[in-house]
This record gives sequence, structure tokens and C-alpha cells, in this order.
Amino acid sequence: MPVTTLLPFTAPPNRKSASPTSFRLTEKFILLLVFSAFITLCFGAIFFLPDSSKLLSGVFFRSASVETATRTGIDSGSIGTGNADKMLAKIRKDHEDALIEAKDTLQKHPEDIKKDIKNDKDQVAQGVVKGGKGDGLPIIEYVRPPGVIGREPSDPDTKEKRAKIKEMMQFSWDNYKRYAWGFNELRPVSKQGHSSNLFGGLKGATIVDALDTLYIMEMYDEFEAATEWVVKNLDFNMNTEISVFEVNIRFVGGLLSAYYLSGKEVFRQKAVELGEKLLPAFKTPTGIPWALLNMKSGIGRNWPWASGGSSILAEYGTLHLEFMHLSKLSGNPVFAEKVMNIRKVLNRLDKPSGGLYPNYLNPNSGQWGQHHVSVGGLGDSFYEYLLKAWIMSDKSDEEGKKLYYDALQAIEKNLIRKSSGGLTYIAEWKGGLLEHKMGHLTCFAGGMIALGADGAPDQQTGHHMELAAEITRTCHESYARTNLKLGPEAFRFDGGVEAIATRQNEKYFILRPEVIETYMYMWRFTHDPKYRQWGWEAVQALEQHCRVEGGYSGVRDVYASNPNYDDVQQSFYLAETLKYLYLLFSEDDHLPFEHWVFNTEAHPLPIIKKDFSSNQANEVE
Ligand code: DMJ
Repeated sequence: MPVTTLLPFTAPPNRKSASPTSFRLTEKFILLLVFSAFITLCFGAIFFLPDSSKLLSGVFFRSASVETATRTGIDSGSIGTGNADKMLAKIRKDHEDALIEAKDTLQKHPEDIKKDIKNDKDQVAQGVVKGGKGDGLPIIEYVRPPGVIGREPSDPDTKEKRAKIKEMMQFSWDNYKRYAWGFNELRPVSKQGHSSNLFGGLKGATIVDALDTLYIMEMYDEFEAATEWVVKNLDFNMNTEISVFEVNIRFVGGLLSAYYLSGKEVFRQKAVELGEKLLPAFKTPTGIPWALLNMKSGIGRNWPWASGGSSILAEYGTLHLEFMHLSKLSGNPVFAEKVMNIRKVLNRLDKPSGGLYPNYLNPNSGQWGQHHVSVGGLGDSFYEYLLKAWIMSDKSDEEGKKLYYDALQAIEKNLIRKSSGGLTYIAEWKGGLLEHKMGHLTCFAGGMIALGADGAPDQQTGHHMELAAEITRTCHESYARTNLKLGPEAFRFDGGVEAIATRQNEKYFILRPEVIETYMYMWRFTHDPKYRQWGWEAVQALEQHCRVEGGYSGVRDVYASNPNYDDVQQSFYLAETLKYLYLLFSEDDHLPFEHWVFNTEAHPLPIIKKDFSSNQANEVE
């Protein structure tokens, strides 16, 4: 810093030995003059030259170039050629600008200067202006969308059940906070932190995933603690490999919802910052993103197990909602362009059996991998996002709408079957052969089909609602036919069984939300009390078999007479399972469907209204 560099001039070694009396008065006066001229010069340099410390270290105390070149944005290779003039001109201009700014500042009243400094600090802390990490974000007028805060249910029984679910959230959160604060997830039996490799070195998945649930349950102290953790600790600048899909749905989705619910700038800034970190995943010949990405190097790859180096349908197809909002909140169209390009690639491809989407697609060749089709794992949320893209666009994304209803038609024709016992299920398709198995994950489809029923073409609304109700009943049966009254990971309709898991490795329950999610949608659309009743059965089973001293745990076998714990409290338990349960026992105007769409991790995102003036968060010109 300048202080140390000035020392040799203020007290040069050869003057240490000189006695003050050895100078005559005129010499003293001349020395004083020289000294004060020098001090004035130094003050000038400190106050009027911009970034003088960097300039000093970059230009004077280093060999000419590299740092200066990066600072000015000029390619270092060009220094020493004619571009040196440009560089000098830029430095001169920077200095002139700084001088003008300094003069303006000097003319201000000291109180105004103090206020300016405070304003700048606040804005930087919130990531609104340059200098913060949300560099260059447009200033946005935040308008809270309707239905953020719910009313107490009027019916006392419902009110009590809703309060119980809030208590479950409190218990999950308190234990996470006590034993695993800052870790991705909690191990509720061994009472310690847990981190899966889906998030690489990223931290705090439960905190970010739970933010919006805390908010809608009015747990504001907990929300503030979570916000503080985000401000102080949520860091994306790390050399680590993450799952693009998981980080998008949980972290980007969680941050976006937290922003829309609370209006806190830090969430917008962090969401955009993270979105930018994910962009290198799209650097493939087709623009179909890699599944895995190193956040520092930007190098991507696919899961080693995925057919011939393919990307996965449910992963690259589940970015659309978040990326459209990232473009809206950042003013940068790049996010929307990336996800619209995915559609373009898919539109060019022939679909097997007149409209099915295989789970595997090679991002280099743009060709399908194995012809496996599923509405459960590897496929599921791709279909969900087609429908929700249309709804979230205030029903203006006609392409999304057509893709969804066409896909559903192909699914109905090829995959949906009825068992001899009368249970409707969605099978999996492997190169033309049906596997009569339905995953817990597939159970979200009841809710999805109900959500889309209203817009179904050819007067199919009633038919879609019936289909949704039948699938919901099947999923409920998968719970009812177990000992613990919790659903297995997958259940089969062959070998003489219906809605029962036959393989040991399909008997586990990891606190997944899909069945409860579907109950919530069915309740909202029908108000048939059985959906609340089924939801309450699930609450009782969770309390009886998953609640342990240190939180909630998954179980290894739902057919066993006693639970054998897997010792993980998944972050989606707080983000989805408990949120959907709470909404199931809330009034319909809490996060109403006319204004909100849930991402696949249950993070509510506002519908982007066609009428811009009534939009949720308007950019200020
Ligand atoms: C969640 O992370 C999301 O719902 C995702 O779409 C599927 N799997 C889990 C919950 O089961």
C-alpha cells in the first residue's frame, strides 16, 4: 500500500544520522517546501486517481503488463503493439472520470456524503448495484404476488391438522439446525450432517430447499436465520462437480421462490449468480446440457451409467421454469435462449411410437440413446415442465401446450394400462416392451394430469380428471397395501400382484412427496374429502414410523413390521412433502393456482402475466 511505499521518502535512511541542528534556517525552509509539495502530490494520487493501489502494484511494481491488461479488458498479447495507446487512453479516461466524481463529492455537504456512503453500502450488500456480486442486475420494483400468506382454515379439525403439520416442520428444522446446520442434509438417527454427491461441495441444501416452506408456514424467525446463512455462507465459487438438475431444482428454484415470497434482493442476486454458474453446462454441440458440471472449470460430462454418454430427459427437460425466471430477473435473455434451444433440438427428432420421448439423448450427436420411456425416474418432470411452461407463461406458450398434450396422448396409448383388479397404472416402455411397474416418482402424474385437465383439447377435460383420479387411487393403494402404510419406491402389476413391490431393492421409502403432491392437487380441484383423509393417513404413518429422536428418517422396507431406518432426512421432505401436506390442509387461496406454479421441487414461482402492468416484479426503466 502507498503508506509503505512512501516511507523511504518521508524518512530516508541517510537522514536518520543527520542532526536537525546541522541544517540552516533557509535549508530547513526549502526542505519543508519540498516535503509539503511531496505530501500534496501523494494526497492527490490517493484521492484523485482511481484504483491507485492496483495501478501502483500493477504498473509500477510489476513487469509492465498482465494485471493492467486484465483490468482494462485489453488482451495482454496486444500490449506493446499499437494497442498500448488505447490502453493509455483508457487509463486517462478512467482518471478523468474519477476526478470529476471527486470534484462533485467535494462540493457536497458532509451529511449528504455520509448518506451516499451508507446507501452505496446497503445496495452493494443487497447485490443491487455494481460492486456487489449481482453486478449489473437491473433494478426491479418488487410487487408481492397474491396468496403468499394463508388464512387459518375455518373448520377446527382442518385447523388442528394444519397446525400439526407445522409442528412436523418445526421438528425437522430444529433437528437439522441442531445437528447438521450448514450441511446439505441431516442424519436423524446418528444426529449428524449428511452430504450426497449430487451437490458436490455445495452446502446448505436443506436451508435453501426449506426457505419457502418456512415462509409460507409463517416461521419467520427460522426464515431469518436461514436468510442470514445464505447471505454469509452460500458460496458458489468452488472447484466442485455438481448435478445441474439437482442444483437447479433445489438451489435455483429455492432461491427464486424465496425472492418472490419475501422480496429480499439477496435471493434474486444469488439465484442469478448460480444460474450463470450453470451456463457452461450448455456448451455441447447441440446445446443439450451435460448432467454434471464442474463449477470452477465449467467442464461438463454425463453420468457414466447413462446409455452411450447420453443426457437424461428429466434432467435437461427440467430447467425451463427456473431459467425463464432467471431471464426475467436478470434482464439477460441467455437463460431463456438455452432452454428454448432444448425444445428446438427435440422438435427435430422423430419420436418412437408416434410421440414418445426416450429417456436418453446424446448431446454430441443429437440422437436418442436407448429407447427407454418412463413417466417416473429419468422422464417424469420433463412432461411436468411442458405443461407448467404453458401455465407459467399465462397460457401464451402454445408450443409448450401442444408438446404436453401430444406427449400425454402418446403416454396414454402406449403406457397407461388397467390391472385385472381395476387399478390404472403407468407402465415403463423398453424398446417396445412394457414393464408393468410404476415408481413412487410416477405418482406425481395424478396431480399433473389434473392440473392440465382444464386445458385438454377435444373436450377431454372430464376424461383427464377421471384418469388423474384413477392414478391417485392406485398410488394410495400402493401405500395401503404395506405394513407401514407408506409407499414403496416401485410397485408392480405382474406375477399375480397389484400395486405391491416384489423386489427387495424397491421396498424402501425415502420421505418422497409425489403421492401427497397428487392428493393436494386432487383436493384443490375436487374438494373430495378422501384426499385429505388419505393425506392424514400419510401424516400418521410418518409420525409413527419415520419420526425419530433427531428428525425424520426414510425406511428400508415398508412391508416390514418395524421400521429399519436409512438415517437420512432428505431436503425434499422439508421442501415438498411437508409443504404439500400443509397446503392440502390450507385454504385454496394460499398460493392459488391462478398466480403460482410449483417447480418440480415444490418451489412456487409466479405466473408471468401477459399483461405486463400487473406483473409480479417489474423492471424499472
Ligand atoms: C425431488 O427432488 C423432485 O420432486 C424431483 O422431481 C424428483 N425427486 C425428488 C423427490 O422425490
